Amino acid sequence: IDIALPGKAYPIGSVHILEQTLNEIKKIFNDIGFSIAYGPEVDDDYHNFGALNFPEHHPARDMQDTFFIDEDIVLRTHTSNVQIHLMEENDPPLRFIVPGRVYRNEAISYKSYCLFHQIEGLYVDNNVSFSDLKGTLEYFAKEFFGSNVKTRFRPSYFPFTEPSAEMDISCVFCNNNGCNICKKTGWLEILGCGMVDPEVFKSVNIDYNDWPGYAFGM
Ligand code: 2NM
Repeated sequence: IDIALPGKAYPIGSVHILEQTLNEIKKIFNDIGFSIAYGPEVDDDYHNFGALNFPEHHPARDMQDTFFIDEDIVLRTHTSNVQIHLMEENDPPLRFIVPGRVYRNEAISYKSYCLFHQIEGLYVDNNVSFSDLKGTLEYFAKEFFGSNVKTRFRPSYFPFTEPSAEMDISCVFCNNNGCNICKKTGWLEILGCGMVDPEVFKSVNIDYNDWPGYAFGM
């Protein structure tokens, strides 16, 4: 033993768990051709709501209690505002995921906060169908949670997609048997998704007959 040698350096700290998770998800989608895009956390009402087919006084607008900077400027309530910017600035085909912080005025508890992290995806190309959406999201679920995970889709509603669905995975804590975390259902909801509503494409001058698209958010 040479006691004069310097000791082994042990790095202090590690990558934050949210950043680790983000990196893992980014890699899964990047490997199947999704680019990664970012955009503003403070945006106008049009990019957060209007262009996404939320009418002026639609109840969905107070479903998400929004932080207003002034009458026309909000803290984004989802990263969909970025998809609008992307579709305004680029012609299809488009294949992006958009990670980022979003803000909603929630009652703060151990499981909800006024800031949370979201990842949304958008794929616009010729002949994109709901089966492409299902295939991609099932692939993602198996890569991220393990190949034994089961998935199911339930019909749902979002102003910006039609049809819309929510995807559940078999509960990773009890293997689909029912426990306190999945409220005895055996399933965990992980995301919402659907085919981009023609009204959204109208806002950004994309002809959905030539360029259909799917989107998802988690
Ligand atoms: C979700 C669920 C379903 C979504 C839609 C769009 C856009 F801009 F393309 F219309 N971006 N993200 C979307 C669709 C988000 O989150 C639960």
